[in-house]
Amino acid sequence: MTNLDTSTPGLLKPTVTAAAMISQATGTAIGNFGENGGSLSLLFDGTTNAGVAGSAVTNSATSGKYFGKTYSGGQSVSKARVYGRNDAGYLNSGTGETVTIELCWKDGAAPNSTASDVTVAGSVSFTEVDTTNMQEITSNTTAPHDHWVLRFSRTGTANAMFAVEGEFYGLPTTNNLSVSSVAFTAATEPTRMKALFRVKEVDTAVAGTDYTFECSRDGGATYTTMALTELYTSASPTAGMRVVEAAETDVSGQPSGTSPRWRFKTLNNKMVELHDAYFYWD
Ligand SMILES: [Ca+2]
Ligand SMILES: [Ca+2]
Repeated sequence: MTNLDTSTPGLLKPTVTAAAMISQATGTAIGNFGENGGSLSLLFDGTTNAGVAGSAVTNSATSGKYFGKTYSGGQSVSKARVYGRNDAGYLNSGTGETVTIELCWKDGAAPNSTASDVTVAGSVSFTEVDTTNMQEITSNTTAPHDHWVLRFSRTGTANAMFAVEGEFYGLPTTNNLSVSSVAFTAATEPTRMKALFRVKEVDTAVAGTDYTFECSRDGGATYTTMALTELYTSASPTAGMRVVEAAETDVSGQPSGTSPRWRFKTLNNKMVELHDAYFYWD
């Protein structure tokens, strides 16, 4: 077994490696934080716990303040984290206001001076408290974009806003799964094998290209790849369940054995769930 996730009862699927933070050294900092104290570079220096000396400050405003990164060649972002001052949060003048931080992207030219020309990919709203108050914002897109920014607004009167650090995260990675059945016991040495199985293609996938099914008669020492045909995809009772036939496969050339076994693999980092398998031999 390689990269097998059995955490959901009734199915086998590949494990997923969590999204990693994009290095703070990658890309170029942009935005208007730092215009009233501190600097943009403080927002990407790896220090998330700091007071005024480690923060970037905006001019007085209720909206249109932002900071982020330009990623030459584009970058996919699955989520962002932002950290406020450990002694004053995100807002000058007290607590209790509602703060909204939006995760936004733009392609081509950099955002304008108030980031009014960006596309919002996610947002978070919260009540201001005078602590670091880390906020995480999930993106609604996996596509790469040239600029990613965090845009701030507040419900109270215009005043300065603070931030200590921003972090952007890449995409999680689906690993490639390999899982085999137990070795069954055949009464006589099999010469041919056949299978029928059901998968859910969470990512768009092609049978035989993005996942394979193999058979063995010698207990898994030797496998033969089976030709797959996607018979149909059900709309009900479980939408998107695909029934796949593994064609009759000649195993007479495999080393002698009476221990039939199948193996299922996913390729190309595609999320495909195996829900059940019917395996025949004679
Ligand atoms: Ca920092
Ligand atoms: Ca505050």
